[in-house]
Amino acid sequence: MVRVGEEVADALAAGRPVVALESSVFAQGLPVPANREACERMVEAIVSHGATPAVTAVVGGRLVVGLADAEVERFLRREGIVKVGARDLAAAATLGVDGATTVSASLVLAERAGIAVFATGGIGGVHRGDALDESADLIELSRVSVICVCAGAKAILDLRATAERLETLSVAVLGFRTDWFPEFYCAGTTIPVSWKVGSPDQIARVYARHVSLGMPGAVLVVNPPPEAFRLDKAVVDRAVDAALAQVRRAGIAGRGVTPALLESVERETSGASLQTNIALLESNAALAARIAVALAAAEKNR
Ligand code: PSU
Ligand code: MN
Repeated sequence: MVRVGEEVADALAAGRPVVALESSVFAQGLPVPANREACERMVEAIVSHGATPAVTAVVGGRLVVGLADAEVERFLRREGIVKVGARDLAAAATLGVDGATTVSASLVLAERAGIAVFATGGIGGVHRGDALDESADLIELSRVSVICVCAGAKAILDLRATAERLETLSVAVLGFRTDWFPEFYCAGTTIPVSWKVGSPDQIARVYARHVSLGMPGAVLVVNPPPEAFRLDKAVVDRAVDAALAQVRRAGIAGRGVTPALLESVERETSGASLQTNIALLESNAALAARIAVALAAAEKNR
């Protein structure tokens, strides 16, 4: 059903730590060549912490967890790659397309492959405005029992509404050394997180309890962006407002909205948001690897 890459399969069979990654952030979320830098830095962060990375995607109709290097190259070129959410997986597989998986689709593939830890930049969420545009990431987080490490939800969203939806959907949210839901490019909002955790080991233990209780959803770990790369909130707010206006004027809808907004914010911040995005992707991948290492160690000791 799902093709698991050789290195990933070996690691899983031996009980070694694995971290799953999405591919939509590389094929749709980030421009060339920043997408390559992001991918390489995430992979390096995971490997240097002693875990195996597993990029997920639909490759010519095959559902893959753990892309081969040549396949990653194809996705970094960004040509002819469709954006695939969880609901698109079956159709994309049947119709034989190349598809880059979003958080929702990647969570499903990771879980089916037996991977417990996933890292991304920012999850999708409730969009601003009154179009009732809400990412499928949220509902999938309520159904898939995986640890999802992120810097909160993307700043282009309505973060308060997103946090409320996470509560309604009963998704566990843990702040990594923070009491506040991060604002992606900035440090923190005034939206509180119920639980602050201090170490990867503590996160691994919460997850083990979560699983033993039979809880169906994800444990969402929110990790503020690295301090040196945090942007000024006023600058981000102005850029997001301008981006929202541009996307509305261009009449973009559906799955095109998020990539278009991210691109607009990059332009508005003269690329600063791009550097922050790459830095937080790397930082999230490193934290995810440390959690995967803690989980694997706990498994061995049982
Ligand atoms: N975070 C980023 N860049 C991205 C995304 C998240 O920093 O490109 C992608 C993820 O794949 C996420 C998707 O799942 O955007 C959400 O899209 P939508 O709002 O259409 O569900
Ligand atoms: Mn949408």
